[in-house]
Amino acid sequence: MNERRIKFTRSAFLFALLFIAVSTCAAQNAPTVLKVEPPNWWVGHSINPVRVMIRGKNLSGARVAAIGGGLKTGLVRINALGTYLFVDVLIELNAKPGRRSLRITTGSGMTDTPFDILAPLARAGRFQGFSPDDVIYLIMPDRFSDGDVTNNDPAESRGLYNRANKFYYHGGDFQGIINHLPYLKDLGVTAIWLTPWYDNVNHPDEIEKKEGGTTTGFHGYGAVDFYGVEEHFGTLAKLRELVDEAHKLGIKVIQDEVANHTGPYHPWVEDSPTPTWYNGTKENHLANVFQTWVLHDPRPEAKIKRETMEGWFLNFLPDLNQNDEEVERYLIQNTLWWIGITGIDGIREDTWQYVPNSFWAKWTAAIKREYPSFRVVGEVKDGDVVHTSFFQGGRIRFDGIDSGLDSLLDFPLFYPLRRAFAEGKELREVAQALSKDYLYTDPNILVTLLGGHDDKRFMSEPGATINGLKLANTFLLTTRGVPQLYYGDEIAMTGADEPTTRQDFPGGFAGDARNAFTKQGRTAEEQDLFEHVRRMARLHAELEPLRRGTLVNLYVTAQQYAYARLTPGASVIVVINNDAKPATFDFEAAPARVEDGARFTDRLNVSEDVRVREGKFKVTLPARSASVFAMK
Ligand SMILES: [Ca+2]
Ligand SMILES: [Ca+2]
Ligand SMILES: [Ca+2]
Repeated sequence: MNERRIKFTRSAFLFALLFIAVSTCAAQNAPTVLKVEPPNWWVGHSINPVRVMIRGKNLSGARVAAIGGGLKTGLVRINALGTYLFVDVLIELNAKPGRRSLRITTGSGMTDTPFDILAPLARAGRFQGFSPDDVIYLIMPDRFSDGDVTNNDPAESRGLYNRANKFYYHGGDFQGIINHLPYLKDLGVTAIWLTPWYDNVNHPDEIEKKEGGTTTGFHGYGAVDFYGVEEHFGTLAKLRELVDEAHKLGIKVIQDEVANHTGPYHPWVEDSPTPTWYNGTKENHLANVFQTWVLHDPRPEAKIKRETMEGWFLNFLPDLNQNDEEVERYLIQNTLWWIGITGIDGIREDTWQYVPNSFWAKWTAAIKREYPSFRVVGEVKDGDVVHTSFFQGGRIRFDGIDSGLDSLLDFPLFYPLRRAFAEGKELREVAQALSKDYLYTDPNILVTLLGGHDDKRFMSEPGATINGLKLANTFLLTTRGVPQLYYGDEIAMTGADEPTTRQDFPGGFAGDARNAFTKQGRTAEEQDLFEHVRRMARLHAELEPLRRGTLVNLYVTAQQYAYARLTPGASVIVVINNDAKPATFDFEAAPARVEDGARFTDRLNVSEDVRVREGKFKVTLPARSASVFAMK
């Protein structure tokens, strides 16, 4: 080999090295995509263009082009690190549904990522909203029934399943709920509210430790992906099947959403799409002081209000900043995506009061623009009507804003119900709570409840009895509002705190000692209560005044309460004696719009028939009992 040849070979070698180096460098800098939110959108939607947020790498300087027709891309915004890209995607009205791509090109390379155009779901029987005609049943999917053991310990999140640990997943899932829809239908349920199904973190939670150990996101409130379904519960396809199967049985579905905060492990915490995505950062943020009274104060002290609105729950739940334009767009689109992709009928919105009304006004308007019958119930956990009613929409409040919120969980009624029917304290306090109804824009759409997943079970209150719980259910299903039951309360489940209040429904899981979904699996006491709740739900369905009637008080003493529900054609009179001894009720019948000679039958078979005489309705009830009188 002569010297020239060696030289040439060397140069070729160096050139090849240089080439490899350049291509490796280019490969390192080529854009990559980790997540597209939303991954698809609809033709003819009221939001068009939709703003797509792409999380990835090396996105700095990117251009985005639509591939496949029917789409146009607009404004592109990219964060400083090149890890998030926002692009407006316009879907043409004549676009054919199907797969498309977004092509992301930078000086260093190019990548295509799928984006689908969808045909909207048929509207009939979907997006229905809820009303006082409904009976809602709250389910925590992990704790209701395990219908698919193959998702109990999924490959991507091994080790979070442990039925012996109350803070870990227990295996309940969408299939378990599907399997028990006939049970719910038979009970008289017309709507189910499921606690959040967002994808939660796939490893033990080292941040929220309880009783000295790690926890998991079995409750669903620590989202790490707002477009994902928790793999322990099933897939998006299974969720859609659940919604469809429920609808076939006349049962609506209410999604639990969270717009106030994310889980501590959400990828946005380490790398935010915008600098103001959260209120503060992991290292530097306010802690929530929960001084919620300042939220309805016309002259709030600024620092306390800010700490309450922007402070991080428990000092570790990252508080989203809805005043950031991109967060606002993201959350509105995310809600419309869940509605559109599943066909659900309502939303229960978590931690409503910690999010600005200015945001909610836009959010509710966007929902109603696309789905006019849809309804939202907000969680404002407070016993004060003055406070709670402030958040209901339908009226411009002192802050110049109508939030547009349809309904609230009726916590101001919840506490007196617990005191009266569990502890045996004055029933009059219940009537007194209702006397403040004028503060609401619409008290009839409030969601009334005896229990929920954040409170001790009714049966774990001091003084609680099966009889007291039966009385409470009689009241709940005959007063104004939209009644909501909590899973397992119909069989008197107990639980003194969270999460023991979220125990497994007996019979919902393989190997359970008994199956309380069946009569044979219930004790005599449980069966007595179950039959009562079922009877009340059926009366609620049968007697229109119990759903739609005007509520009129007829007789109120410390432990006695009689009221009527009146429609133009019918009157139902409910008489409740919460006393430990019998009581005689003797009241004017005229407010119930009934005349002498009118005859009423007790649909609960506690009392004999009552005939109105000399303008009076008179009946004696045994200790702690109730009658529901319908006209003969
Ligand atoms: Ca399972
Ligand atoms: Ca997960
Ligand atoms: Ca907040």
